[in-house]
Amino acid sequence: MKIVSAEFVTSAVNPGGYPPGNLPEVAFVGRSNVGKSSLINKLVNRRGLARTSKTPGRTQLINFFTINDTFLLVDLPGYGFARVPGEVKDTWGKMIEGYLKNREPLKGVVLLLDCRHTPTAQDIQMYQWLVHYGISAVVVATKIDKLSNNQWAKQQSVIKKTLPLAPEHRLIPFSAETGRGKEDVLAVLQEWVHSKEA
Ligand SMILES: Nc1nc2c(ncn2[C@@H]2O[C@H](COP(=O)(O)OP(=O)(O)O)[C@@H](O)[C@H]2O)c(=O)[nH]1
Ligand SMILES: [Mg+2]
Repeated sequence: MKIVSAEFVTSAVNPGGYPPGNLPEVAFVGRSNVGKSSLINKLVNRRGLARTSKTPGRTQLINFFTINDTFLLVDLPGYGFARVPGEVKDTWGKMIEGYLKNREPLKGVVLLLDCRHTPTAQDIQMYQWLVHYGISAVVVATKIDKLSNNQWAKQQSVIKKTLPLAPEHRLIPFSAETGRGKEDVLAVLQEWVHSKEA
């Protein structure tokens, strides 16, 4: 799949603010600072499309982008930022749940994990939640340029055991720096949105 156009559509906090839903959607979720904005920008070849930041936890809205006029890429707000107060975390939970549980055009979710870290309780919770609701999912291990092949071989089994990763779900190593894994992620998106020209 080749992404030839990517346009910001809207930001929303609740279903009233979502776009009409006449196109399939794929959503991206993960801890703040996991590299979600960097991955999205790399996939669409647009450096500034999703804002990358050195200050975690700043994107607290659901952002919708149209890709190739054929599907929507949905950037969900990051979780697990320690300095976010309880009330905001609850708002976050409702926001994410409200989207994932009830969004009819949703075709699949890309869950991002930092390849160097053991998945956190929230990572596990998010993954198990996707499994529970039978939402199509793929797990992407970000920042893979930070690990040697040997380190990744070990870390890969830690991630698989910790989630634990279901046999139907793939774990794709990815680097926004080198572009490794980009084609693999795009192939998954194409499968989900069933679009030849996408
Ligand atoms: N080495 C390396 N750094 C990355 C990669 N992806 C993201 N980063 C860095 O990780 C930090 C957080 O990235 P960002 O995309 O803003 O994360 P987000 O909060 O999940 O959207 C930034 O400093 C990025 O430059 C990657 O693939 N490799
Ligand atoms: Mg971001």
